[in-house]
Amino acid sequence: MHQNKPSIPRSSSLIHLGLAACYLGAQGAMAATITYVNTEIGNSDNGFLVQNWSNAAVAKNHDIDGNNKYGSAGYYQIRPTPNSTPSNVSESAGSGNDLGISAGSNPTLSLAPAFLSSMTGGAGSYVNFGGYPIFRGPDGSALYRQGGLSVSVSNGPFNTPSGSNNGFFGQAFSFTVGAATTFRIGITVDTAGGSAFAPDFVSIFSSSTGTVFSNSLTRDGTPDMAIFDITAGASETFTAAVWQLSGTQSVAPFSLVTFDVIPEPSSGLLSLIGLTSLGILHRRRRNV
Ligand SMILES: [Ca+2]
Repeated sequence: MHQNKPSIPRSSSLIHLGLAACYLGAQGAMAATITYVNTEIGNSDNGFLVQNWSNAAVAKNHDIDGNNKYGSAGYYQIRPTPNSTPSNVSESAGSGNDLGISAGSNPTLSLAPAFLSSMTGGAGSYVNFGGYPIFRGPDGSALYRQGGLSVSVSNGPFNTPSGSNNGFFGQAFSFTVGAATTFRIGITVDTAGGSAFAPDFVSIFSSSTGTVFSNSLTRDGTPDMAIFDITAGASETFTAAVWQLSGTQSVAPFSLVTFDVIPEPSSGLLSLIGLTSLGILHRRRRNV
């Protein structure tokens, strides 16, 4: 680059074009970011706050948009049945399924996030049986016995945060972002009424970030919502997985996926960033 520099015509318009190309290039090449935030645990000490995901009256630890609910931008509550008349669900689901939205009975309750272009489930079985926990419905009030999509935890062994080649995963669901967005996603697991069908970790993978794990979860039949923040460009695809440690792996359902948009910086902060950028441009022009 430097060796070629003297031969490049130094007209102002070409320099502008070059700077514009640099900026566009930087934006086009921007890789996704995935950050594990924390895990909400739904127990009696905190008012069963995972089960009360949609109920603003129960305090949340990681509400990002100020309304004290999860799922404000979208949600998939998989195959719940009315708590007043609970019924069992046991139905196989092929890879690329719609998470049970079109099921003929006890369908998944959903609001598709506007910024997603697709959301599909991994191969497994829809399940809802006696002993599964009671969750609020999307209205924050109605009570349901919560179902899930149970996937086989059979891929591995691979490394986990707790050791080398000591874990297996099952692909839970995948989604593609249609419009660049920064959002918080909550993935609820350990809702099968016992320890055997809970994961040790939840992860999210993208081709530009690799696999990002949650902290170690407690497999005890108490629901866990693993929360991640994602910055995604348009057309980027993400895959969530559930993990179990070698020797304990079986199947693991996930039961609720929530999306909340992370508010953008205030206009004052944006103006400051804009002015700083102009300053950088101005200095560059003087230096050329
Ligand atoms: Ca748990």
